[in-house]
Amino acid sequence: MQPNHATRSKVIQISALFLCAIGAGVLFPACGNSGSGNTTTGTGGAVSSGGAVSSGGAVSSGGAVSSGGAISSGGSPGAGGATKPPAGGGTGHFQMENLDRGVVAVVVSGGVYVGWRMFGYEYDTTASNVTYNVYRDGSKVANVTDSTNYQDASGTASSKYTVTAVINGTEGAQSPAATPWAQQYQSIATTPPSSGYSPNDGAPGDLDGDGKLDIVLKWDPSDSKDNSQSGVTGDVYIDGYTLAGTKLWRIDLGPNIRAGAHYTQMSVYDFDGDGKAELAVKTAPGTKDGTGAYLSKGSAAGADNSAVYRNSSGYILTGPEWLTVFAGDTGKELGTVDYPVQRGNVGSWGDTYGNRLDRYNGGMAFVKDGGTATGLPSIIQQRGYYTRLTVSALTYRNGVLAKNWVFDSNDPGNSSAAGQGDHSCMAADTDGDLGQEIITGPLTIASDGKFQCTDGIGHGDAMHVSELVVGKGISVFSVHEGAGGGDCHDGATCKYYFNVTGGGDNGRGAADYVGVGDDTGASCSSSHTGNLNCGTGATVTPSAGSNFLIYWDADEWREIENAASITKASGGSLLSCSQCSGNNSSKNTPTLTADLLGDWREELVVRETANTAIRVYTTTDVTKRRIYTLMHDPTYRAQVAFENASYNQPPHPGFHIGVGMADPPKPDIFVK
Ligand SMILES: [Ca+2]
Ligand SMILES: [Ca+2]
Ligand SMILES: [Ca+2]
Ligand SMILES: [Ca+2]
Repeated sequence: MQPNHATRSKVIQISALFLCAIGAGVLFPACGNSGSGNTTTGTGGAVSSGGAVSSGGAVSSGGAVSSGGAISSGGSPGAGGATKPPAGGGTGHFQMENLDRGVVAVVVSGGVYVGWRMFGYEYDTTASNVTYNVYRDGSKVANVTDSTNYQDASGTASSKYTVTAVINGTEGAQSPAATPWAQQYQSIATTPPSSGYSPNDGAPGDLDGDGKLDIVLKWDPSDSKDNSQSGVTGDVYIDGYTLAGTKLWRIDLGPNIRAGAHYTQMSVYDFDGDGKAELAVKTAPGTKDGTGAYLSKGSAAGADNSAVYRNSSGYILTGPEWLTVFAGDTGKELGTVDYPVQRGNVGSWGDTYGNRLDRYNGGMAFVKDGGTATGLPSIIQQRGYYTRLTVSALTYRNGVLAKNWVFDSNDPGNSSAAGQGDHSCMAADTDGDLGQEIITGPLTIASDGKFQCTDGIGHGDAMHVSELVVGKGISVFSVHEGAGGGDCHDGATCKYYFNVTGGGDNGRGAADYVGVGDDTGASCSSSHTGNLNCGTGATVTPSAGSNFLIYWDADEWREIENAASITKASGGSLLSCSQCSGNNSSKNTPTLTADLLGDWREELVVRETANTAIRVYTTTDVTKRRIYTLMHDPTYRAQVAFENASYNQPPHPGFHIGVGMADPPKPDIFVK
């Protein structure tokens, strides 16, 4: 729809109200600059110090989980929770993944490019305290002091690379060895379940516990449907793959889960801290786990798996609704409970044919357990946002899948949250209390599942959550559907930095630091608003695009990603795969962008057009910028988990990355 300039009004409000003390430090540390990195968090936290959530004992009780409801298998979330790993794995707050060095090597013109991870817990703001030795075939070829990549002019396709960290002068263990890729990508062979299926969204996690990230891949049938469209769809299948190309399992969600962008939202993370990631997803009678067995645990016990509940229009408006946790290494069912918010009366969601009740988002977030910030991960599943809006947090710990909290706009005091959700959902600690808030676009739900704030502007199609205004903590860029235009607002208070309305349904938008004259804020870009400084609303160039973003080349500005191409915001192609295709029709999204390998810059996962492989691309541009793996930034890691939800959006770190950036905050993490 064309913007209607005559009806556009432009309101710029500079947010002056913060939940935290301004002036406490250059970057307002009490504002939760990243929420992730503050070892000095001093406000509002139930947890006294950034470091010392000592053990699962800190989680008060399962009794704090208030709304009992339909989930039968109780259990106390967090009971027996966090056990700290051996020294060297960090002693901070958030439970992150215990990844290996992630060494990647690629044959390039002039030798071999080698990249590797700095772990979040080994990062030291005194750069010289942490350096890396690079070994080729067992011989040291470099000590790298300023980055986590290196081009070895003497390397060949048959060289073997290992990397060690040298921390305060002491050299650590050799990493697993990497042999160079012959080209800039690695292929993972995929077998379509049947003709007409294409590899769709991906979600990473260390499924088998070897320290290497793997990929959970959703298959999309060609007859998949938007909720507004009638028609029977093929089954949704979900596979697990290692990046080395081993297929681990295939789950068939069966005939009672409809295929489409808004139905199946994959929550992938190591929820129980046993070193292996799990997959949590909505299931129903007829779902078969990765071993080929029908679900049988909890709510699924005794179900009639031959029943087909979908109606002649293809909608599924009756029958059991479940949430199942599957093992990452085998795809086996670990636990099944009733989906935390049941459909109830279909018409109560805004229509009677089944559109608005089946709008979901999902991912992982470090929300509070009851009222306590434990740093442990919860499964997040959202249902509804056009009218009734609900977000549920569940835990899977010690073999028990249980409800943590449920936010429901129908509950007393929450009515202003109704309708305040986008086709996406993200997490970030907006107020520095060591619990991540759930941001649905115009609405921030506090980490304990209580209402925090909303700007009330209503539903939009796209949103981005990061430090979009330098030094001001977490902010949110959201485009508007009914109101038109878009806004950037403070994630903690929902106060506008700018708000532009009018012009009708604004379907796309993106925000990041892509290289403009005024770097005090990211570029908030959309077709209806143009390109605005996220903090001031002033017009800037160039555009941050309207789709995906990726850290790719040597500078700290982010690049523009569409389908299987990467371009510089200021112009120029950096990567293009002619044998590859984007997903989700007009959205043209990649399968996944995330920091999966090598240094902090992001890998691109795209499908080959023939649908028989996905490719993992990595950068080979040597950078002098050193940042720990973004997967050890709790904000970025949670957003990667939400990336696959509905209208996929790229993940953002919780701190400013851009030319002229300050040193990243030290992440407040430990690894399991
Ligand atoms: Ca793995
Ligand atoms: Ca696990
Ligand atoms: Ca918080
Ligand atoms: Ca990377």
